[in-house]
Amino acid sequence: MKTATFLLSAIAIFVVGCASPNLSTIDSDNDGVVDAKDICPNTPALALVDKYGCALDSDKDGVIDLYDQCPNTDMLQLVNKDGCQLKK
Ligand SMILES: [Ca+2]
Ligand SMILES: [Ca+2]
Repeated sequence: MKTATFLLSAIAIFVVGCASPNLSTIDSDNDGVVDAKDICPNTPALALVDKYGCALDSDKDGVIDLYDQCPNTDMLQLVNKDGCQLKK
């Protein structure tokens, strides 16, 4: 019986801890968008993000601006990991 009481207490503490009123202000990746509204919760530090917390990719080539060495490639171009057009 003591074990069951202990387990219930532990569960109650865990649930209360998770339901902290500060939950809506937590921003795990520190991008300025709280986790509750962040659809890209693991953006790298220093990356500029949009209002949804997703790193900006101005030329839409799949390489975020932070890492894009060629920030003006055509959206339909195939690019390497640096965001530069692949040689044909
Ligand atoms: Ca965030
Ligand atoms: Ca890009």
